[in-house]
Amino acid sequence: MCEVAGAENLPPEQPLPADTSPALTAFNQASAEEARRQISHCVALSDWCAAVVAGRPYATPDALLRAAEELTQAWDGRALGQALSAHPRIGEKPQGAGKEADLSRREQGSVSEEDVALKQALRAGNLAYEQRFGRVFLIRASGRSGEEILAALQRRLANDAQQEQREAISQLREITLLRLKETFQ
Ligand code: 2AL
Repeated sequence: MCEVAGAENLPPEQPLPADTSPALTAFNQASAEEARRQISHCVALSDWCAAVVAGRPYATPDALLRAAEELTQAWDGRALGQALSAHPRIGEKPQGAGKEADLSRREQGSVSEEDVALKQALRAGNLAYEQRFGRVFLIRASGRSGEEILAALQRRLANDAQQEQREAISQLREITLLRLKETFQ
């Protein structure tokens, strides 16, 4: 006859780590190439993606985010220029398919297609910005209204080149880490 163990004899339940996600488990276990593919939509910087992948395994999404943020500290003007290739102008939502185009459309969702005055002001601001700084204006659009984006664009036009580069890199960092967080939450 089998003896049924009383509850007091059962091994203590192992609590699941509170912070793991199936996406993170898959990322930790994937080949390096596949893992790079899983985060390539976050930013068009293959060196950064490779460094994040090389830091695996990550115990929690927070640990991944902390390491990924640390690796953004090396970004400079060259990295910014390279990463901008994947970011459409504010107010020019990409038409194409694909994950990056989807993300940009969603991030820019608050810039209304119908608000003609806002669209015109953004177009003029983008042009002035490109003439002044020689690159596309970049801002973390997610969570900002169209008016807030326009106000930031007009404010940043008064930055000097160094201030503005720092600010643009900081926005690139925010966009990237937001995308990474959404991937692994
Ligand atoms: C974008 C974009 O596509 N998503 C976002 O947050 N910002 N583009 C831009 N030029 O700032």
